[in-house]
Amino acid sequence: MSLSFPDNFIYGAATSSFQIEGSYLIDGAAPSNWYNFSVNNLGIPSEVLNHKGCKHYINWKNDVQLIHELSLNSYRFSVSWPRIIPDKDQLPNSKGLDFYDHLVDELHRFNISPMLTLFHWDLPQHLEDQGGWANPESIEWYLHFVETVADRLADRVPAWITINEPWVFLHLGMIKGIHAPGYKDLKHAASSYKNILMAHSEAVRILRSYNNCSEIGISCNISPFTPETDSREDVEACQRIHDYHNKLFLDAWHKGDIPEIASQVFGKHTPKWNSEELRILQEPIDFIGVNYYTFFRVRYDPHAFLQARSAPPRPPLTDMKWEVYPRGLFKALEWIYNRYHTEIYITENGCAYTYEPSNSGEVTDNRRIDYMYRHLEQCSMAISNGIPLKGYYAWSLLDNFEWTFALNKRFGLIHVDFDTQKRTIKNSGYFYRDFINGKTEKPDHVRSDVINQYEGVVWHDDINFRAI
Ligand code: GCO
Repeated sequence: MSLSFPDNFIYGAATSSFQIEGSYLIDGAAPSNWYNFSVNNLGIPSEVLNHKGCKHYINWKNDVQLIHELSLNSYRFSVSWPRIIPDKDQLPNSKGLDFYDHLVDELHRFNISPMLTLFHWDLPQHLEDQGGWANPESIEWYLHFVETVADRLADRVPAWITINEPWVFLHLGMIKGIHAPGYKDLKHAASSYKNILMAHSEAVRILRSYNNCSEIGISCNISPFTPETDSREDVEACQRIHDYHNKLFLDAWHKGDIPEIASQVFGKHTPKWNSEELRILQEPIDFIGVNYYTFFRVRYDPHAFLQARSAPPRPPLTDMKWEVYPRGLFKALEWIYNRYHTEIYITENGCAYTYEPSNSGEVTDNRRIDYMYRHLEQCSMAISNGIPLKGYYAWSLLDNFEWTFALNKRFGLIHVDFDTQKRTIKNSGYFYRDFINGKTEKPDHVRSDVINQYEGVVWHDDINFRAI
């Protein structure tokens, strides 16, 4: 059986500035918090950051050509804030703006519609030094950046994402300390939580004033969670994690009300809000971008944050040790739509598997094809169930810099030799191209039964989600 999608369905791939660009300090750009964190906390040499990896800042034309070869009708990328506004004087850097200007024009030349993410985690370091998102002035800093980018690009970019995965950079960056800026500071995180919420809503209002910004949304990582056992402790632990992970931001924006879980997390640091702020929060958006990779089983642990932790994942696993569970994508879409009633894009979905090119230059990444097909299948089911899913962006276009894992996890549809920058379209890239062009039947090696042929394990049937 083949899958069917609406004619105007968007097929894209996604990247982000710090993960692909390289050359972070040239043409007037300043270091970002991720640049400094990578060098100082992760011990990644600046030489690797600037001159290995994808070097998209240099190779961008070739990369657009590859997007075209894959038949994608859209491309999601992010703009590097420290390239655009590098200094304390807050003046725009014209070379930084030119880079994205040329990129957008080149995309249009191939009829590829740009989807632009304004903030995908790379904050200018000089702003981080002034307290970053915890400083109430961060809202103004961000809006100035938003306006600067929109002034230059709004006439040619129809789809805008204000912020990518606020929960991730808040939780991993400011509570767990394992992402930039590397704090374990609830007070800092609590102030940031409020400022990020406000910054998004104010940015939506500003973007609305540009006629061509027809679609404005937010990207959030959404995971279904399920308790590991039926015990009351596990079920309640699961509910807390679900509320924290999935609702912390979206409920606040949707309802103009701060969810109860915020005070459990931030305790005495929980920010205060006045009625005007709560009203501003509810600025309507056009879509929610769902970033979906995996799901989690949760168990009670009295010593853990929120007295909950994730139970060990079960195979099949990707190289990230993330459990492959395509049905979870459907569950996430269904939950988002039932709760927030917006249109939806999948703004990221993908898997890390390492496959190197063979002598003949072929990259036979069959497990990625398997992963993609099974997730696209869930998209098709979601659409036939009436969920307004408008498009799918694979993560990622290119193998790239995977945050704390640096260059050691490969998510791309295109293989990148990080020393030479040679690009090779993987078989998954060709599969996706053919799928977009109408070849939507199940590939031969994606078996129709429930046995995963690569790892010999049984696919999970529909897990009974208690919390989502
Ligand atoms: C994120 C980011 C991406 C990651 C991807 C794989 O969602 O964490 O948007 O930058 O690379 O999710 O981890």
